[in-house]
Amino acid sequence: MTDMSLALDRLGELAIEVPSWAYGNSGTRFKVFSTPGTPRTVQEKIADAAKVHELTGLAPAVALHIPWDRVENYAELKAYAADLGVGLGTINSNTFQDDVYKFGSLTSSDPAVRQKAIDHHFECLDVMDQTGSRDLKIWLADGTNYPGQGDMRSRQDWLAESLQSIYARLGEDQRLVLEYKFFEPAFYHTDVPDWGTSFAHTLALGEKAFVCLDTGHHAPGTNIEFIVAQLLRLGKLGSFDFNSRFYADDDLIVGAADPYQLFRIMYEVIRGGGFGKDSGVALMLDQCHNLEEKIPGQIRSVLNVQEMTARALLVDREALGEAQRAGDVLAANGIFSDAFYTDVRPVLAQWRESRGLPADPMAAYAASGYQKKINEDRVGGTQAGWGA
Ligand code: PSV
Ligand code: MN
Repeated sequence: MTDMSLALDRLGELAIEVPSWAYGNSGTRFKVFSTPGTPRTVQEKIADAAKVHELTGLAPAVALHIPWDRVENYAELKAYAADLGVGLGTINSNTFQDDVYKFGSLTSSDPAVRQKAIDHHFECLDVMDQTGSRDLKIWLADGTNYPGQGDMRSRQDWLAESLQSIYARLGEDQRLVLEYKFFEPAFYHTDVPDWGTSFAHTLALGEKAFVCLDTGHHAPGTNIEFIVAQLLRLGKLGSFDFNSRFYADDDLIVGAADPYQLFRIMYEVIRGGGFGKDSGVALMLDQCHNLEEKIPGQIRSVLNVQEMTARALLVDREALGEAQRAGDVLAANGIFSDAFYTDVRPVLAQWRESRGLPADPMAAYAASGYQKKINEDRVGGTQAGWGA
């Protein structure tokens, strides 16, 4: 196995972007439960995210969602976040909660609706100019429910045109990442259902357009790490939305449902040059905490990514390559699994302490009194949520 200290050296490069919406209330179409202490404003969401970073050292940026996080002055918001020790990250657009988008947004057959959706992305780019964010993330709810309902082919052409208008407005250092999802809310066809469709569009757009891979957006049994390897090979993997799924787009805590899958994904990220500050791959969470407490839910999430990254860094790639070339199936699989089965938790606790962080961030949060304080302070107003 790779020497533990070498693996830990690289672990310092791990940075995970947390989503502002993880701190608000969320739920299913059956019920959204509210919880005490839930933020009422984007500032309170950022304060909670900053707590996660303070205790883990892993989450230096917060992704925002427009219009959920709309404010008058984004430069001020950036300064507020900086004071708390975090930056503002990816800007997520939203063309799925307006009546006008009922039959599509960037893919609508109505040019006026397409233009409205394009204009919304221009607003997001204006926000990015002020926050200094690099990435504009586009996820579309567009699709149809019945065969014959829409002209799938024309919708692809309209999508390409709409994306082109948005892409043309990107600043020098800005990027567009296009997320795919195989179903929901549309059930018959989705306009960006898979990595291939996202790849085709981002390839046509140019070198500032990339694919966003949400780990929850695949059919059961999909080999996600293969997609990671392929997109890195093609230079088109821009970002991850990490979460876990059992059935659909469950948005559960990353690494909770299948830690081995997260390990395999992180292995391919490292193997393919997608790990580290300058890799161009943003590691984001896209999660909702419907039942559990949100801040510890986020702490657990970033720790899960850290743990599986540490294990993936332990894979002895040289020995693995030799076994692969020798056709030694069991040896190769053994080398791979040895790293996965290594319990890195005690070493990570020491590693955190050596960097002035709490050995056990979950326990440190529980002991911090922060939850009690926000439960008491955040009374009145309207709790944030995405309003399912
Ligand atoms: C909906 O599936 C979704 O979870 C997408 O993954 C987006 O990234 C996210 O919402 C926020 O818009
Ligand atoms: Mn997502």
